[in-house]
Amino acid sequence: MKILLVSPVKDISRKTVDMVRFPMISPFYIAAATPEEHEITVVEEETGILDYNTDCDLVAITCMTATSSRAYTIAGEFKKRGKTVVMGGIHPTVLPDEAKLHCDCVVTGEAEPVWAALLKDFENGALKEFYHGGAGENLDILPRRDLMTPGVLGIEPIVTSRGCPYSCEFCSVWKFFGRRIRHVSIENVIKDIKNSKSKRFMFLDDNIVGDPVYAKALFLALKELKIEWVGQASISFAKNEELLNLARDSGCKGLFFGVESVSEEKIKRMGKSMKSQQATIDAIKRIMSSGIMFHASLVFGFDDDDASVFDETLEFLYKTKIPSATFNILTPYPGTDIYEKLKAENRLITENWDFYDHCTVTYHPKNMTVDELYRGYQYTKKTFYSFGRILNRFPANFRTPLIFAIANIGIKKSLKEENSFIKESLAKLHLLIDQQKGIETV
Ligand code: B12
Ligand code: SF4
Repeated sequence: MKILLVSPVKDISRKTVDMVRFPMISPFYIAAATPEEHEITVVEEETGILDYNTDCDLVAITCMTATSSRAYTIAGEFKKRGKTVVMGGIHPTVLPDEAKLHCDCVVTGEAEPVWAALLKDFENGALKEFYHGGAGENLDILPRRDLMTPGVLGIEPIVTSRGCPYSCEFCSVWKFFGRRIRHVSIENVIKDIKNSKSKRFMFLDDNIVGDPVYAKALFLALKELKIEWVGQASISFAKNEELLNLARDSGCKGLFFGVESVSEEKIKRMGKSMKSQQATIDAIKRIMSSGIMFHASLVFGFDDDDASVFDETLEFLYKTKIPSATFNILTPYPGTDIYEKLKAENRLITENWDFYDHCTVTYHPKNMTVDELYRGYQYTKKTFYSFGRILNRFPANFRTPLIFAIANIGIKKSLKEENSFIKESLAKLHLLIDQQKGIETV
């Protein structure tokens, strides 16, 4: 049987092959879970061209909320041509009935536990409408790297764990992958890296140091391979100096950290791992002085944010000399607690998922207007990524100039493009808000 695996882009008219692009990993896990007798083709829309007339028996599409519209369009085109379409990924898992409207079969949760059985059912003409993969126990199925086209700079994605013990209200990961961290054995991580023939990796784990015992063994094993890598970690990582140094020595060049809040008051109220602003600043300094580049991810629009949050954030970023940052508008993805809350409070402006992209306001903020949130977000991004500011924070530590340049130039470049479509989105949102209020629009 011929199987076509498709990874869609959010918007086909804006597909960009930028400096940091690298393959999505899920199609390669699905390929690995496919019995050998089947023939697999993977099309990543970001880099490849999807041909609706491809000779295949089954089309399988991966889907996040941001890519759901495009995924549904693709599914529709294949169905028009008489193909059987299966969908899976985080969005169909959260909204299986919605996804089912566009395809023949929906897989919720992970593919590996059900994929081979699904294919058998299909061959026997007994494909079910839904399969529930859940959170599988066996993580030792390695992705099919032979089918993967490495990203620019040869960066390949890699996963060592699934699941997250935290339960952030804006995140669906803990509901999707479960709250228990499950690991790929270190032996198989090494095998996976060797299979790739690459020397540059991005670890996709939500928190590469979530289990410090595993992380220590992993970093010791990675050191031998002389690779360079980036990943994501929680800021409390700074408390473990031994692990920090092991990460650096294993080739870690930069880490992406969620910085939940920069305000003293909010940090105290949230009572998370960092107990004060000073503790957060010290943690950031410790991470940066270890030689690992700190990339901060900040989210605007929580109920306790007002219009002062933008300048407060910029001040904090200048003070700490954080080399690069991603700014996001809070996005209430379906399946998260924040979505349920805003829906119950009747504060969602739209449930058109095209707007759920982290740079559009999709709900009524509590202490700001929609425009204040949107403009504040834009202002923070533009100010942080002005040339003067970029030069000002050029790292004194020259261990990471390449990622510094990639992050800063890459994000600055994306800002320009984003500007034009966000204005369009905002105009459309205002129409929706007016319609909600019953104001007639021409
Ligand atoms: C790495 C990552 C990225 C990378 C992706 C780069 C890359 N090339 O891989 C980057 C940084 C680019 C990225 C971007 C975004 N991301 Co992201 N990302 C992740 C992250 C951390 C890991 C994804 C991953 O590879 N997981 C490992 C694989 C194995 O899991 P998987 O993809 O879910 O696949 C399994 C199952 O879902 C299932 N499955 C998946 N597809 C299919 C298809 C079929 C047919 C079947 C049967 C099964 C199946 O089987 C797979 C194997 O078990 C996740 C969090 C997470 N832990 O998953 C967030 C996550 C997926 N991202 C998220 C978001 C919001 C985004 C952005 C919208 C953010 C933004 N600021 O714009 C963009 C959208 C990008 C786009 N495509 O347009 C959200 C999605 C929420 C949602 N409801 O959609 C997540 C869950 C994070 C979160 N905290 O909420 N992301
Ligand atoms: S945001 Fe990060 S820490 Fe919080 S639940 Fe999601 S994956 Fe876990």
